Amino acid sequence: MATYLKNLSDFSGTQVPDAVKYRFGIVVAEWNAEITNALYQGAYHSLINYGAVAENIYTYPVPGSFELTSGADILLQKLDLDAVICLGCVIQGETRHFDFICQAVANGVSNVSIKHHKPVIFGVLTTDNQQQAIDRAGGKHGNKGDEAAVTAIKMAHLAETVSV
Ligand code: RBF
Repeated sequence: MATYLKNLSDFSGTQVPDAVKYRFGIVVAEWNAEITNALYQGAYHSLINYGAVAENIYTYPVPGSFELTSGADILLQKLDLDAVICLGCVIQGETRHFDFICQAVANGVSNVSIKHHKPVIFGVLTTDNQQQAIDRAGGKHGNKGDEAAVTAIKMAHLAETVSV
């Protein structure tokens, strides 16, 4: 199937570990709320579908994608979590803010993960326009929130199972 038509949220061919014993944080940016809420719905329901317990999912909003890093940092400091999912949507505009925000959140998510030795998942759409974002938040390209949730489960499982 051509990549441009592929629904990347189809996990039927992959093995996803049982999420029942893991505790998850979800940080959701309020900018482009229609999109980020759709990402959140996808992520939350995927965690539940793969066995996570609702009481073990801690969701907090942050103003924009730039704040996802500090949001994840705060959650990892204050809650005993196995993974944090960061959800945001940055849409290309006329200014260079797009590049600054995308770069900052990508680096920030990576750094906070290494700092806490915990998986922090980059579930941020960086698109040219609103339609591309809609297509990836429950549209024809699936829901990147689902994919972020599955990544969080797989990484929590990896952290639990790797030993010397
Ligand atoms: N936050 C987003 O999550 N997505 C955006 O598309 C977005 N665009 C922005 C454009 C401008 C010009 C500015 C100043 C901020 C934007 N933000 C966006 C908010 C940003 O992530 C952050 O919340 C603020 O810059 C405050 O630190």
